[in-house]
Amino acid sequence: MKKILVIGAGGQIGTELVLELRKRHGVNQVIAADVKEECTDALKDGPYVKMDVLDKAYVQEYIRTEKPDDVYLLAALLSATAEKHPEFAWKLNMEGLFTILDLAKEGVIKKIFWPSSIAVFGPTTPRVETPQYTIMEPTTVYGISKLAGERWCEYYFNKFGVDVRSIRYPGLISYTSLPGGGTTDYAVDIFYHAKKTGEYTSFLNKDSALPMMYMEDAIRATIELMDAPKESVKIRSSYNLAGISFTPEQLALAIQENLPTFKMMYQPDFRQAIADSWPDSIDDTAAKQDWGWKEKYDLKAMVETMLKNVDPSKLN
Ligand code: AKB
Repeated sequence: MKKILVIGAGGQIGTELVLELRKRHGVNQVIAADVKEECTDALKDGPYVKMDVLDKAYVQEYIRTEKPDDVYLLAALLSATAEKHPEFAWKLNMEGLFTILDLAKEGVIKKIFWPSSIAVFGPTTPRVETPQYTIMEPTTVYGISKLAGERWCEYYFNKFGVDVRSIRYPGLISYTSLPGGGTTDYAVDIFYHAKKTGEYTSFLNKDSALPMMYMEDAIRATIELMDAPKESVKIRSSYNLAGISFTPEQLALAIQENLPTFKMMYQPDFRQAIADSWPDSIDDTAAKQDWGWKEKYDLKAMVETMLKNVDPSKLN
């Protein structure tokens, strides 16, 4: 039976990914790892290890002993937080990746998943239906670290045959675990505020279109990519993935269809500049062609699911 290690399991993607992998492979086959002392409540039914991805000696020893087949390396600082702590963001986002790539090169790990982001694109990239191969001049620390990581993933595949797979995630929308430190976080926060107070002040302008995706689609895409036959995975840097593109104003209108009294205000902050450097929408033809990707959730379905499920008491 396959053994899987998810590093960064306490985060927005990690929590839902571990839950889904445990459904498919069995609870004890999927080890959740995170820097937090305590395992997040949702994952307490299965194995947990406290792991700081920057503690290279520990990570190496743990993985050489446990020998997981697949490792999902999700620990990272997102765009907004990375701008506040650039040196730490670079260190965290790069060093952990090298540790895992090198273990795979040694043959200890069979397959790696590493998340990239739409942040790899920059202001000189074509904004609409951004192609898989295009100009990439990111202007954020996070985007620079993701682009560098993509190049290293491809390098380790070409030079050493490391089976590494990656997706350029858009903003991810979910209700199980809150996101933290991203520019797209407004599209999650808004639902908590809509249910708690009936209003929300967006930190992005009303017409800032960004690529987004409902978490269930993102988790399915991640697992489908990891399950795809090796020969089908033709891109070893990272795959473009599109879901739903919308502006804060369009999201507010979609919420008002369910909660007519909902009120939206706009007060852009430093995150506006980050959003302005990213694409409006993404062309994911390569993912569709290579491993059969197809999104399920549109804006209406995503909004209805979020409004039904967010628990506003989670908001401090
Ligand atoms: C962020 O906003 O930083 C992330 C991302 C798009 O990678 N959600």
